[in-house]
Amino acid sequence: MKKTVVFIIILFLFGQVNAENGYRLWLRYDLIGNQSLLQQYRRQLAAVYFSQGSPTLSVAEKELRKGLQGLLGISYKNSSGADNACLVIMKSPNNFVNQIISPAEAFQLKEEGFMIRTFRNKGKSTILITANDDKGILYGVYCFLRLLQTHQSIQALEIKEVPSIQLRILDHWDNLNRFVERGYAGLSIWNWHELPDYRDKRYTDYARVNASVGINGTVLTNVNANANILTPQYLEKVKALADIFRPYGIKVYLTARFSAPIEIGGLRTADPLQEAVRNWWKKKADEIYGYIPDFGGFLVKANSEGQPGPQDYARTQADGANMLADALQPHQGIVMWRAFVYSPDSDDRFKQAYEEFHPLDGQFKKNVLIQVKNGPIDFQPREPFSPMFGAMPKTPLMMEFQLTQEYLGQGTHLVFEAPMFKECLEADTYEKGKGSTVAKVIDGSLNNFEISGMAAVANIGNEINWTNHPFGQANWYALGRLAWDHELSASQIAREWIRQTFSNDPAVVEKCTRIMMMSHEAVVNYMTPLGLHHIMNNGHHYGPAPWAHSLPRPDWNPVYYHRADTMGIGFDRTKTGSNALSQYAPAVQKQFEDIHTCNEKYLLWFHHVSWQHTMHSGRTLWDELCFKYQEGVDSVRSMQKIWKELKGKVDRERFNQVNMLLAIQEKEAVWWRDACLSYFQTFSRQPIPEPLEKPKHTLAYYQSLSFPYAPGN
Ligand code: BDP
Repeated sequence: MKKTVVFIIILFLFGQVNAENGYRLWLRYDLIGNQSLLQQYRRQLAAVYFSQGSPTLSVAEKELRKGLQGLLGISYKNSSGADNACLVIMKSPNNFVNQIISPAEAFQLKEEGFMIRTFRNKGKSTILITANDDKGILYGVYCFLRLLQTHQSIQALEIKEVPSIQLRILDHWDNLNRFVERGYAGLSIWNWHELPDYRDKRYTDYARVNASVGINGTVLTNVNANANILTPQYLEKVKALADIFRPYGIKVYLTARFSAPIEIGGLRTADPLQEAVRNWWKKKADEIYGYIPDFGGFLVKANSEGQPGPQDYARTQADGANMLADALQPHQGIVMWRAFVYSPDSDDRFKQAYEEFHPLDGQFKKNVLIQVKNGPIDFQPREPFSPMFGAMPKTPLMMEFQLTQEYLGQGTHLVFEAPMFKECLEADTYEKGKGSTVAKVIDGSLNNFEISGMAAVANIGNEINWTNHPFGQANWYALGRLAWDHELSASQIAREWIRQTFSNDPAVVEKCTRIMMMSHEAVVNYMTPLGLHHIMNNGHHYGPAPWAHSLPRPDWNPVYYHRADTMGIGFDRTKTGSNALSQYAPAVQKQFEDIHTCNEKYLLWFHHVSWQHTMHSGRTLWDELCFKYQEGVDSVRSMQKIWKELKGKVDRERFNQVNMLLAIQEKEAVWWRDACLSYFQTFSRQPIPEPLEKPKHTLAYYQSLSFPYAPGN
């Protein structure tokens, strides 16, 4: 009996030690197991000097303490002076720092940049973390902790980092009732009902993890906006969050509902050229800054999917954006005006953003950025870059990516998005000749803009691990890292993240990297290979429904996008079709316009292709489509197999979680393949080639499936 009790207690304790619910994300700071490395780090970090003086510096020091306490098991005492320390954290300029870095070097760090340098002080090796501002110090500290977490040598450090993009932002599509639009990780983490008095510890942890990857802004509310957020009752709550985030260098932004002057202001109109409306926004801005002196500004979705906007008053998007820009300008606030617009009467939704915004280039106020989704349609598994990126030389454009996986398997599929983000960032717009990449457009360097931004729709909710899928965390991480340095490679980001999130064990790093790096191509293949797009089920976008055609607007229905018929499949966007291609620079058009030379990844984005068309593989289009769908399924099976090899190498809790989620992913990949091929087969009228797997059910069965309660909708 006694023995059993002891055994149970041991089991319980063991379980506790191993328990990893994912809450800590990539800031786990567990004691380093490698003894020689641990001793080495301890020796090198025996005495720390952290110069103080602001709330940001004090949270930075707190984080360093927490990190060293966890990773090295030491709690350091601040050494009496910089001269006696082995790690010195100090802002520039300063007599001590000036001996180690030159004014020119300090100048290069600009705002938010930092430097970590090993130097010799009185014969002993010392590390300096320095920056021109508090935020730079904070980022330097997180970078340093990352070195320790990923087991890098800290013996001869020479690191100089400056962010490539200024505004690095998470967009929350969170409603005031805590429902998250396209959210698959529970409710909103903003508990509006309890704010401002109840300040959940999660808010601070949210700020910490964002700061750790350089994210410096958060839009708290949904782009499908609710004017109530701008009332005093809610502004007090927003203020509470802003106060928590401020020391971490994070500004808050809100979505502005264009009709707010009517809804909460008692005006009859929201016409941006009416004096009363303009004054209302001015006063509103003043009021907001009364609560939040460093308020970031507004994000606006106008005249899109039923949202109100300037066009309701026969004004342009520029009129609307500029009115808000004028209201924010005295406070240095900015407007992020979205280009996600499309109307039912266009012949091709692809062309809409460009058609509306291109003529307005040069008409926006200086504090306006146009926020453009990476692709022309809507966060599909693969899209060509939006033609907007090469077409607005006089307007700063910012990127909008989506972390939440609306069209990428939602909360259950493992899809590492960094390769997809990189594909877009590295695409060449040829705006100013070869080398005019999307990255250079959005970082402001191509057209010399002072402001630049990258935002992504958050995938965070109140699930204990924040993102539901443990690997969803990697996408959040990737956004921060890429906005900070868009030249990092996807696999480098993956490796960093794995080391901090799971383990530094080379087998874990190698296998997880393989899984992550194959995951994006996998989802493209089992959902929308060869350039298919938007064939998800209507409304909730969960699962395949290429047959769907019931929504009132043609461009909401999958049949609009694939255009399958007995001749072939795909959307002709060349001169013989909608000619959307003409929105790109000639060199880009050239890449896509010829059906024989167009990269097959994008083929059906631009061409209606005969089922008999010979592909580069030598197969017909139909056969190739079948093989691609199978390849997608096979990739998921490989991912499962590789993950299983990690049993015992990652904690049990997350091992099991990922295992179960990969099983769902495999099942759904098969479903996607079989549903899509069964349907497209009614047009191609050809068999699925041997030796490929055949659908287990009839097309009618797949069409009968319905998911009225699919999440996020
Ligand atoms: C689509 C989503 C919709 C968003 C919209 C947007 O389905 O929920 O409101 O984008 O970006 O992807 O405004």
